[in-house]
Amino acid sequence: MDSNAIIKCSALHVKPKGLTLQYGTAGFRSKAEHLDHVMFRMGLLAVLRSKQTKSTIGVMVTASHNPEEDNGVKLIDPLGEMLALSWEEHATHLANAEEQDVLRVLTDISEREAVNLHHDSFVVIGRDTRPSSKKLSEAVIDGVTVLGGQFHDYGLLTTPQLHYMVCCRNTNGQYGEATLEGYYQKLSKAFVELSKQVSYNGDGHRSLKVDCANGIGALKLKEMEHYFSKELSIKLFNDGTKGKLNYLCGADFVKSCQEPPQGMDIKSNERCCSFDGDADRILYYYCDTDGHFHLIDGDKMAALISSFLKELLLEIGENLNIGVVQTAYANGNSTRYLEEVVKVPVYCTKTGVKHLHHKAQEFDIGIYFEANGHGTVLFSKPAETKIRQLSKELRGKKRNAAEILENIIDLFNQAAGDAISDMLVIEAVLALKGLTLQQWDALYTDLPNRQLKVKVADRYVISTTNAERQAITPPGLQEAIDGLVKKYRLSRAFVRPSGTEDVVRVYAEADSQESVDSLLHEVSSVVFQLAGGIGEIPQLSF
Ligand code: NG1
Ligand code: ZN
Repeated sequence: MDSNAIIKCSALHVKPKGLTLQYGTAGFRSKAEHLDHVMFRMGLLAVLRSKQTKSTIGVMVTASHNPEEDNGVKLIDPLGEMLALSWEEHATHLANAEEQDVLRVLTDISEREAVNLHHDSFVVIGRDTRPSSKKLSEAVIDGVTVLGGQFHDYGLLTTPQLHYMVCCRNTNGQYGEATLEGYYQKLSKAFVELSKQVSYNGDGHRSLKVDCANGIGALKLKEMEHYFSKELSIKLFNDGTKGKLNYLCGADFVKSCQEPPQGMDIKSNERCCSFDGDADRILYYYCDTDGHFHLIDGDKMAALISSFLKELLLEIGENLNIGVVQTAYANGNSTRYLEEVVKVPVYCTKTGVKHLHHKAQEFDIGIYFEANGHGTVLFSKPAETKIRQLSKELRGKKRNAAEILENIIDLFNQAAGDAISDMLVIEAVLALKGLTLQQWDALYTDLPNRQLKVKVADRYVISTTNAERQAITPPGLQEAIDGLVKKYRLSRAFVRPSGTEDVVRVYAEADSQESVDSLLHEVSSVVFQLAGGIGEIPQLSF
């Protein structure tokens, strides 16, 4: 470690005095102009993590669904998964160290984690389309190089594409080739194979409108679409040529406002979907003949995919252990449907894919989706080997089912939730089952639900337990929520500090939209009073 060089270089990426940030649900997020030092320091940290794990580490510069003026950064661990929890703490320490302490904190981390500083290191970097992302990714590279790390800058990538690259590199190409071409070929080959197994019943060529949130998803879909255009034609909207990133469009807007994105003309019953700003989330929707908007969210993706996978397993006669993982934001009726109709065990974890992903790894087939459209399906190594073996051994319909499963394994991004990959899976499953969006939507009816953001002086005065479904502090808050929830039918409400924005999120569901809105308003007022609300008391503004 060349201490002088680090000190000198760090001074070029100076931390605004007094600024503290926390490695949250998906890394650091803040206004882009506050992040230069964080990027440089995450470059340093990625080198240490790479040396320690003797693997390639990823650094993604993105703030996903946040507004365009924000940015963020997260580290990707060796198998393409999120950074280990203990290293999140190191990340927070390093990001918040005052200038004169940077070297000491860095040395401290490397001693505590027994990092062999003589070991080689390799870091791969990707970024989204935000105007600030290029410069910030250069700060990451400064951090990597000053610690003597080697790197490859992939430039513009979706977040899940970088997860894929990390996974490929650390499995010596077993998972796939660590290039964009490799990613496109792996996914489209599996999709085309699945499409060959569809017996068409007059449905003809399939088409889909995609709202790209004015983000990276548009660029990458344009590069990819010719690989599968015979099987599926996609029409891109909000492709970044006119509008602003995530503004009045994209998966987060569609989910939170429960309305179609702007910039996309939707005719009745047309098949539509939205990506978020870094293309790791996807939601489907359509407008019926009366002009009513119908959202098909991550919970319904989990429902469709779980029942499809269960049918295939039944066909091949394999009793693999399936688990579905959700968060507290999952619609109550989706949980009921999964447990009572699909008959799969359902688990609830804290918000944020790192928690869901971790839990899903416990099963032969772990299906995880957040309601907001973030998710994937993980297959354990033994399950994958078994399925690949059966697709060679079995005959007839059983063999077909095993081959479908094999292609589904290749089509799902095993490293992270991925809008492009999930879109192709959903398209394949709907075509194979001969389902329209309306039929998919009719699997169950969502309980009316809504969320609200409450601004408070310090959102961390709220602490939670039981997978974030109950508040422990401030005193009296949970009791007050319990009292309010009791007033309504089929009702549920909970509050938690956001890990990506400086707000407290309030969620409510109940038997009618009227009840939801009134419960949401009451709970938000209690949060405002007991948790130090600032500004105006939050109002429903839809
Ligand atoms: P926070 O801000 O911690 O609620 C949001 C989403 C998460 C996850 C992360 C990462 C909701 C309620 N929360 O987290 O599900 O996707 O962003 O992007 O949608
Ligand atoms: Zn995202």
